[in-house]
Amino acid sequence: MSLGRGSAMGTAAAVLGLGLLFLMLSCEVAQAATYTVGDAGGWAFNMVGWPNGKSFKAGDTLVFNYDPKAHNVVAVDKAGYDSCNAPPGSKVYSSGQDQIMLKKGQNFFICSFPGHCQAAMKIAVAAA
Ligand SMILES: [Cu+2]
Repeated sequence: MSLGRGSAMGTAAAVLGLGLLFLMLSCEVAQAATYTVGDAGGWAFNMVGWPNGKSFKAGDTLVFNYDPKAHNVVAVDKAGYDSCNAPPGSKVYSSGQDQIMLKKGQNFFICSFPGHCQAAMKIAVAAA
């Protein structure tokens, strides 16, 4: 009889443990957030201040919505960001609905259409 109760308690503990595991896993998933750059207005001019006041994490996704005939998104390094020149071999996104996952550290994006980056169509996003 005591054996039966012991095994029932073991099962209950296992169920509880599984429940906790699922809870932890779902928290991990919930922590990865998706941000629409520029919110409703999308990826546009004067975007440079958009990341201010937000806290990004590695694994979060940025969504860039824009007209691909008018803009693009280029992942650049700090020098490219500061100078508004995309280094050769930079990854260019041009679907108009690009989803880009943030890596840990600084992530820099510009629009490489002439004059757009100079018109503050650029963002620097720090992901923790
Ligand atoms: Cu542009």
